[in-house]
Amino acid sequence: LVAAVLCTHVYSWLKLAARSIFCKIIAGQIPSMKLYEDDEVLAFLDIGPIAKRHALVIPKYHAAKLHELPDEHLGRLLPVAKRLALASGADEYNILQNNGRGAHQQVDHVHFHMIPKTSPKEGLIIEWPAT
Ligand code: D5M
Repeated sequence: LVAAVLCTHVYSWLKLAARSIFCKIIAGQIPSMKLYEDDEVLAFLDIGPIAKRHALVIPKYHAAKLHELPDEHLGRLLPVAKRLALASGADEYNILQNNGRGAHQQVDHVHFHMIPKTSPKEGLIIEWPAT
């Protein structure tokens, strides 16, 4: 029994190690500035923002590219991105999603960027959605 439990642990550790840096953020092994979390989705601030309040929305299910993500894990991503856009106060923003190195994807875990362009609330403290 001990050997079985050990094997299971080693196996899940190997599986996790083989997955993405975003899986480690989901698992709490790497810190992030969390903005929103539910059982399917996590949103956090981008570590290299190209605009103030640049955020990422990711599924907790690991898939490198969008076409590899089962439809049932796709449903919450855009509603959360929309909610973050609203919470940022931006009335102009981009929602971006890259697939493959040639398409500028650096992290092999599906993610939607929410990049504010203009923010009428610039300078004010924004209430992000509660976790
Ligand atoms: O975008 C990948 C994005 O992921 C890029 O804007 C940086 C961001 N990133 C990478 N590592 C982290 C961590 N640890 N926290 C927060 N943000 C991170 P892509 O579309 O793949 O080019």
